[in-house]
Amino acid sequence: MYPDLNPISWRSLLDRERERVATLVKQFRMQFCQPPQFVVLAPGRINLIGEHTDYNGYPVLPAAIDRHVAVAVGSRADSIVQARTSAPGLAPCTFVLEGRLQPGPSGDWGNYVKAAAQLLCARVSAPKGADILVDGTVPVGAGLSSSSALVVGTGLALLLSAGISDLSRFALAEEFASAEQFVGTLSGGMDQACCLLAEEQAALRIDFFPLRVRSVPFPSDYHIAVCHSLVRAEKAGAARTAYNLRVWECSVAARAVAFLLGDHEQALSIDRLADLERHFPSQPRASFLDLLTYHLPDRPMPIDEIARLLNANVESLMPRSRKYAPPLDTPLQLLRRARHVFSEADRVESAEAALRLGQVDSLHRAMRASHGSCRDDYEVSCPELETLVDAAITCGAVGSRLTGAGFGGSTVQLVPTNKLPEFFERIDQLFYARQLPGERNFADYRFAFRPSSGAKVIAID
Ligand code: NG1
Repeated sequence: MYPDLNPISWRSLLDRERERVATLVKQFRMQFCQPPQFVVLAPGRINLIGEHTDYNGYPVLPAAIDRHVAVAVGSRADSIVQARTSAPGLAPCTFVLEGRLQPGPSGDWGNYVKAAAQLLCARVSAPKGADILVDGTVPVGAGLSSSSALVVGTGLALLLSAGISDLSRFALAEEFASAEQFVGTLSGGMDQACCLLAEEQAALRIDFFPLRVRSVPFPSDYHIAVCHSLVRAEKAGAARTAYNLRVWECSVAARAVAFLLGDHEQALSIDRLADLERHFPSQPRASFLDLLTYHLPDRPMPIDEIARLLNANVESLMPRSRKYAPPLDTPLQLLRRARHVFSEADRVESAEAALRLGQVDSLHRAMRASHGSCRDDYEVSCPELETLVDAAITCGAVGSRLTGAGFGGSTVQLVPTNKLPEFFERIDQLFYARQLPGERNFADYRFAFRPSSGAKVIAID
């Protein structure tokens, strides 16, 4: 059972959370000349392992960080949403809750607020608007899912200020995941589920389609260290196109395997690699990859060339949803993408078992192999992440790997709690001092935490 979303008193917050809430309430009063009704604290996340598996229907193993997007909300009499943020350089976002919401320019932070507002529009026919103030401590572009924390935080704020109270964390996790695709990314459901369902002192094993979660206790003598590669991993422009392309490549790979298994009817209802296991339960996971390896060369090819090699027609290899699909002549790398996903799914199982048994060495091996596979088969690493991962290993970390979508962002690793000061001192010398000559304080780029709980709603009285 998960805690419901009934607002809690600010008195039950941790000291540092209470201070943040008090500051945000004060700022809200100054900006909107009235007190907010609620404040929502929505955490970011790291992912220990299970990268790019969620949208393929395979599990993930994230944990919520102790940094949040904080959202204060007050209701309005009209149907306007007015969202402001204390983040420097971001203009207020104002829109009317009417008809079908349209996204603004790509990368606009208001698109995440609109993505969230869709849930309110779906529930209420003529919804009232709200004043919203957002303040965040989840670093942006760090692979820590500040975007989903913003969607979940503003979404909960809007629903609560509209008086909707029968909210289930479970149902909302799935609804927010679909809603976030509004911004143009074919993302999976890991981030929103972790943001809503995470538990303190535990990682969260999440399975999808249907959504299921179970908590995995985190070793008491370790912290999770997060180090920023100094390359922003914002999913806009090229990184978004690269992410969506991988989703497409995996779908086409799933179609291709189903076709090769000879069931051309079935192939038409398969869009995710994990669907293969449900449709062909007698086939071992490894055999799917063997088929692709046997029939396709290890190089990117346009879909018509793939169809020719498989003796299929192009249409039968095209996934059902064409949302954000790449141009038809885009070269697709099926073999390597599928190899990453199938092997990563196996590694999630090993990592979960290792965590449960306290076998830090096995966890280390699984996380290191995951990083190698993200780099070589999924091709989502970059030189700075490689240097940082090597440095973290030299500094004694357990299992350094990129976390989140990749293309920059952060690495995640385990460090014994009593070795944290030494770890940070060494990584500062080995990575940050070299990357940022002239700078002396690197505390903004790395931090450590123990797993935190999912989103909290605080009533302001
Ligand atoms: P980030 O790191 O937040 O961009 C993305 C997706 C996840 C998952 C990971 C890769 C979003 C909101 N989230 O995370 O669903 O696919 O990449 O494992 O796009």
